[in-house]
Amino acid sequence: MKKGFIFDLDGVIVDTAKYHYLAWKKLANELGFEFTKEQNELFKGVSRKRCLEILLEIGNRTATQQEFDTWMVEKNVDYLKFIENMDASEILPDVPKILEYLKENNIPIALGSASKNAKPILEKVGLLPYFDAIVDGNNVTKAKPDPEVFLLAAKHLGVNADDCIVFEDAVAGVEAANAAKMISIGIGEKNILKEADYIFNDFTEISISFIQELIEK
Ligand code: B16
Ligand code: MG
Repeated sequence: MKKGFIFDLDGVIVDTAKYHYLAWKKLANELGFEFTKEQNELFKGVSRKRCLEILLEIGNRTATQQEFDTWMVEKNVDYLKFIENMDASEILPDVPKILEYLKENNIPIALGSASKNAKPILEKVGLLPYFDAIVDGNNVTKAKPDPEVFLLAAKHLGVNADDCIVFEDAVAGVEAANAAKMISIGIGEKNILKEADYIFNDFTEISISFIQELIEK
């Protein structure tokens, strides 16, 4: 059966979490409280709206609808400034090796990300041409762990959901891939991503022969 490969963005292709952190920290500080790197872990794979809700819980703050909307925009304006100069040097190690292999073998590739900034980031780092479909925060109504983002990606690729393989760094993303009945590959720590079918620290641990096995399965 034809296989499809779906990649999450932040934490899988590039480490944009550090820029999200700087933008959320700036907002928290302006609102008068601290936001730590450890707390930023809670934000991985989580939609912008949900991140702000969690941030306000951390700061024990409430917001009117107008304030909430203003802070969402403010955070994104700052985030866009932080990612403005991103380039190919920010692609995580060995990601191009896997994308290149899939492309050479005509295996369809999709992005499945919660970010509304996914496309410009792929453009900046020069990876956009590898992707046959992009499904991101602009196309879905339900956030991970709901499988919507990955199911839509499979649909765009014209591949059955259970013939798709998902690379994810977030617990919610692994849950979404599993709920979509896809093969989930966790990129990160074994004790955190324990629900994934396979777990690797990063792409340097993933061999081409392993990818071949997944394609032939
Ligand atoms: P934006 P992913 C996620 O990306 C990030 O991990 C998460 O921290 C962020 O809040 C979310 O995108 C939304 O991003 O504010 O750019 O729309 O891991 O799903 O690629
Ligand atoms: Mg991620």
